Amino acid sequence: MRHAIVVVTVLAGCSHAADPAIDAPPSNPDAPKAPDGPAPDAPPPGTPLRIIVLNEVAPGENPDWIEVVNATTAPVQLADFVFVDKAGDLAKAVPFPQMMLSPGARFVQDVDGTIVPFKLGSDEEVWIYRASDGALSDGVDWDEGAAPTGKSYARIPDVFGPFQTSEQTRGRANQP
Ligand SMILES: [Ca+2]
Ligand SMILES: [Ca+2]
Repeated sequence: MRHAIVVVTVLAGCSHAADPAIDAPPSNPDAPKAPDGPAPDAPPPGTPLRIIVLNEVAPGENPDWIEVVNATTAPVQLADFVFVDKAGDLAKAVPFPQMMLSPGARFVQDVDGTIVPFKLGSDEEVWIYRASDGALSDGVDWDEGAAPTGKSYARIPDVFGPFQTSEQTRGRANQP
């Protein structure tokens, strides 16, 4: 008898233990970000959607600009996505223009400090979120010296490669 009771108790315990995982909500995009310091390049929490991908950033220009790519195999409405220069700051985020972006197509957004109420600094970050739910799509945090004036910081190869200091290729394929 004693063995049977132990088994029942263990099974009940397992059942309850599984519940929190099943009911766990998706990762919270509003979760506080670790302060800048020891790990300035740490991305915000959560796995990026990588629908609209940040492909190149050119700070220190007149105007600054960013290049994004539709990384999916279907057309994407660009206005369904927003971008901001501070991780998680959706209140300050700016929507991209109304425009269907074809699979693999690029779009260059000027970041001029007027229509877009911020510019890009030499040690900055850009994050792209889906407007409907605040889910992170892609982004990058760069350090001082990574994107000097006249150069850019770009994924090489396009879309899938890591960011590196490179020549500017506004609206064109990235190159070292
Ligand atoms: Ca930075
Ligand atoms: Ca480019």
